[in-house]
Amino acid sequence: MRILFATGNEHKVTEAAALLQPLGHRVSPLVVNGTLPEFIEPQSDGLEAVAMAKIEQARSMVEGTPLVGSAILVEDSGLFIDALDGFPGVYSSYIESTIGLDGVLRLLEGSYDREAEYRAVAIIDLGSKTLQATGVCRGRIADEGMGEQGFGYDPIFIPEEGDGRTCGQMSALEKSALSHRGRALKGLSELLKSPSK
Ligand code: ITT
Repeated sequence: MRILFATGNEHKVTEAAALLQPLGHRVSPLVVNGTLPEFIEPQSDGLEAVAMAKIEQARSMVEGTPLVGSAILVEDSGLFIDALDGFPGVYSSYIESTIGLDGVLRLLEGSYDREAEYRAVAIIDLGSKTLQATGVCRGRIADEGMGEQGFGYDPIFIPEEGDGRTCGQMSALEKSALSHRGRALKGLSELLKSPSK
């Protein structure tokens, strides 16, 4: 299936394409009038509500264009740190661009509890219906940033199921094999296969 990923974050598209291509899907960014979407994210407690808002906005973006009727994917994700009661969570993007990774490391200075998780909610709009899947990746926050691959918090996030490297030290395919986004997208891919779709 050809899937248009509505996101302003090109790294998400790279990861989704690496994961979904071997499963038979072609993923490309949704580009309308030459630009990537910029979403207005509602102030919300939940990734799901934000992902729903993104799908609504993506639908209106393609209205009246030749892309109407295409399968459109959106995803909302974030980093939830146990010792900070789930912060930055839905504010991950904002916190990354304000206090940054160094600021997050400072918040955890002296804390033995460095456990955290990445969470993602992915929704695909098939026109006749929408399908939704979630993914979680448990891990911990490193003492310092390591690696230049991936994006966002990847240099300071060490997945539990990995080999001790941060996501920033992994290729897109290695990261997707155990990441929250990888899991959510695999879930969607299973739903796409099921006869009830
Ligand atoms: P779109 O909303 O346009 O899809 P975005 O980057 O703003 O792009 P989100 O609103 O879902 O995406 O915010 C997710 C933020 O959470 C992102 O900016 C990172 O700070 C963090 N994040 C989520 N997944 C991540 C990952 O796989 N690696 C590193 N950081 C991640």
